[in-house]
Amino acid sequence: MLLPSAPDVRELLARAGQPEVLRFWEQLTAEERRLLEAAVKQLEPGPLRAHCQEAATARHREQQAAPNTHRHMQPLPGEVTGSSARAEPQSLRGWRERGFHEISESRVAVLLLAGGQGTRLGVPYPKGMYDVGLPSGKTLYQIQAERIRKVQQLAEERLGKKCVVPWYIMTSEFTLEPTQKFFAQHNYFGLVKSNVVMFEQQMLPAVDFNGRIILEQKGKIAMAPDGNGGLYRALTNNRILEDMDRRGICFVHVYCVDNILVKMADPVFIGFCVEKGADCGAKVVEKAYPTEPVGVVCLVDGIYQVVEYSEVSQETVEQRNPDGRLTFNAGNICNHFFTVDFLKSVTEEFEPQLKRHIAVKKIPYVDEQGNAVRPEVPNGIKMEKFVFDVFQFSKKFVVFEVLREDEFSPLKNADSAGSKDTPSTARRALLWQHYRWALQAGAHFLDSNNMRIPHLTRHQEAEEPPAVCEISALVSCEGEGLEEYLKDREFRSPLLLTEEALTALGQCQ
Ligand code: UD2
Repeated sequence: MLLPSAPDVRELLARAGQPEVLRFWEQLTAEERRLLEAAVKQLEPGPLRAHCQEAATARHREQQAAPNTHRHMQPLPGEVTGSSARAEPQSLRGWRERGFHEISESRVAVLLLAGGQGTRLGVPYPKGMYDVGLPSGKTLYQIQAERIRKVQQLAEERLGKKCVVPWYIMTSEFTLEPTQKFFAQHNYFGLVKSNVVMFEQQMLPAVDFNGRIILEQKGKIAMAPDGNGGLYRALTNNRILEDMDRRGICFVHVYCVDNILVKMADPVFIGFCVEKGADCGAKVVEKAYPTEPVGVVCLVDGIYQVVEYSEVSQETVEQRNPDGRLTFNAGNICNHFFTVDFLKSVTEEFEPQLKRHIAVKKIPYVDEQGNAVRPEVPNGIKMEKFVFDVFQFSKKFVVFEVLREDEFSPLKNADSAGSKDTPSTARRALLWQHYRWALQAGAHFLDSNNMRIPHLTRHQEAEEPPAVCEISALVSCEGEGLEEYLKDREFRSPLLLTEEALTALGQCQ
């Protein structure tokens, strides 16, 4: 068979200062050569050269610089913040109404950031396909899809107008194909296929500390997605804002895949941001403890930013106000509001200014002899942009604090890795929430001896709820509408409240 020659890629790599990527060329099979050529051809020599040089110099700079961000950090001013727990009931009602109004006019979209590799969880498929072990066996994708269907239905019922909340899903080379297949297999979880828009973010080569591209195999470059801030470039490359314009979308609720409690197109948050005239907003939770690994939303030198947990000194994270609350307590949960106009200004003007963050990682590679090596210490750099780095470009930025137990339980780590942010903590967070909703609606649970199980509302994170109750999002989004079916009734644990179960309950009243 005729092996392809590589003059084009050779020239491209020479111009990028990376000729060594082809050092095993002679040993590659025809198929390996074809794949390597295809991968290289996706890269442009100028930007590639800049990327590799920048990675190495950024690493050098970071090593030299003292971590001093904290010296300039200031907490958020009161006037930009709202809170679901501290707001007056009538304000909450007003924001909810405004949010539902925008949803009913089909002006709101949700956008899922799902291009991450989920390395910490350690599964070979996209995180959204993960089943945390709920009685229903639902995956994160299914839970989110059903919440979209429900919020559409609630908006329609309230305002008597048919509406659509389109779901944009940013994937990467790792996640696009399996996500597409999964959605097709599950018939888009009852959503209309044309309202689920998947698009792909860019991948960038990982480099060593000297700025040389790392080969993962003899014929394969180690590539990684360009961070969740790759969103803005991906919006342009895939003409997503044009699609939003065609649909009449004005507001976008952006969120990350792993929070099992995420509210989709949350009407209160949307309404709050719209009523405040914001072009950009962030939902936050109060930090649970000083060293919790979430970024904090704050001001740095007068500019709104998220400062990542790794960038803050111990002294700063522990700083407290006279009332005992942490001074920097606005924990970022990767849940953001943007107007489409703001996204246009970012993609058209500001995107090139976004900071490139360097992540120093252990990246498997082939050594000079072509042996595969799994390094035990970090050996390379991945460059990432962060979705929240656009806050600085906002003309009107707001922050909305919500209760963690209602809205935030991320799935980051495998159960084997410890007790934080695991499948077990995510499953328990959701089951506790649904148990609370059932109690609020007046339900009672019975044990195997038909004795009522005493109600329990406060608990430790590691504790299982006294009764297992899972409520389908198609039945209730936030605990609403349950009383009519559950009040003063007794249920055996586990209770799985599906639409069918609800109909049956309605009939035997
Ligand atoms: C994110 C936040 C952090 C905190 C935490 C809470 C960022 C940069 N950091 O940290 O401040 O709020 O979440 O849970 O937002 N993703 C992509 N493409 C990529 C990389 C990631 O789409 O190239 C997605 C990923 O699939 C996930 C989300 O971005 O849905 C967050 O990514 P992560 O889990 O790597 O972020 P983490 O936990 O370090």
